[in-house]
Amino acid sequence: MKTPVDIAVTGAAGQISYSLLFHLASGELLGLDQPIVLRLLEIPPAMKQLQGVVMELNDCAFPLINKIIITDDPKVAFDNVDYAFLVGAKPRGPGMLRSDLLLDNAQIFITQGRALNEVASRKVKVLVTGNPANTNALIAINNAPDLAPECFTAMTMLDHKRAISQVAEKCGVLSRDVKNVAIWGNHSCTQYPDLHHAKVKGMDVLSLVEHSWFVDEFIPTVQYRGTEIIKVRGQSSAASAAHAAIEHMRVWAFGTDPGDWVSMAVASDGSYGVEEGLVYSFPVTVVDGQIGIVKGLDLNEFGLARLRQNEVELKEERQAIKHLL
Ligand code: NAX
Repeated sequence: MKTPVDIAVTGAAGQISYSLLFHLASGELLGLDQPIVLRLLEIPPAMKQLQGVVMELNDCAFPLINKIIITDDPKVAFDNVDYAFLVGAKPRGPGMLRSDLLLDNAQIFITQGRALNEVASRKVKVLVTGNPANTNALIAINNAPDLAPECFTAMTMLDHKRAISQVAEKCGVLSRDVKNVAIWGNHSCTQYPDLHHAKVKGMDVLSLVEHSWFVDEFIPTVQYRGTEIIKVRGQSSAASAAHAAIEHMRVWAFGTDPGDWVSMAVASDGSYGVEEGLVYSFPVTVVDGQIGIVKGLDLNEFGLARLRQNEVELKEERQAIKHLL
């Protein structure tokens, strides 16, 4: 058996983690020959619920689990971890302003960024899922000066998968036939789901669908899918978010398929005119664990306007927490 790999999950008693942990424990991320240590972080009021989740994990007798550690101390949770799923965040309560949400979550990601900086593996792969994901990742980067910004990403993989699924349904093909969709910008309703480079069995998607479908149906469906799930299911996306989180990390660890890309929010290197340092979703490829923004894609005026709109929104989010950076 290989040496165990340490994986941290925050918000471990929450609903996304209730799916994520069982997928991780069954070897879906790193394979059936890779033992793992799960390091689960929660806040004290959720500790009892977390104990219940651990009882269930134990009841599965997963052969790949070497140890499960539960804690409310980020330094214990992140000790020497290679992978960190930052799922835990404070939800927006009734009457709460977006600016209050940003501030409350900023405190969480300041603390966790500092703890990662102190104790995580220097090659840690961090995925921020907790919202507002892009800005939370920016805060973590700013509080982890000894870790490369490349260690941090935020999740737009669920949006990416939603886009693939919408195209597959519209074109009457399988999801695996759809390639090169892209999510640009913020993981918010402002995001730009883009089909200008997308292909179905080698054909341009935009030559197969009406332009009005792309603009009036596809884009808002992907942008507001999370809201729609809440309306229909009564709770926010959980299993699909957990699946997307595993997929994001799996691609980061093992690479993108030849000829295809995925969407990840990463610190901008200035590509497409997006201010350097902003955590922004781009189409990316991954080779040998290195994430690279796909360069040189043509963007028309429609697309560029949406990219700028996302940049403005992310700068506003950054402005709201700037005094904490
Ligand atoms: P839940 O409210 O079910 O779970 C969140 C958990 O985080 C709770 O158990 C809470 O006690 C814990 N928590 C709060 N503060 C913490 C801290 N400082 N340290 C450790 N744990 C802490 O939410 P869930 O449905 O699991 O969603 C988690 C986050 O994912 C939310 O912010 C949600 O908005 C976000 N999402 C992001 C998505 C994305 O694509 N980026 C999609 C799904 C989801 O909406």
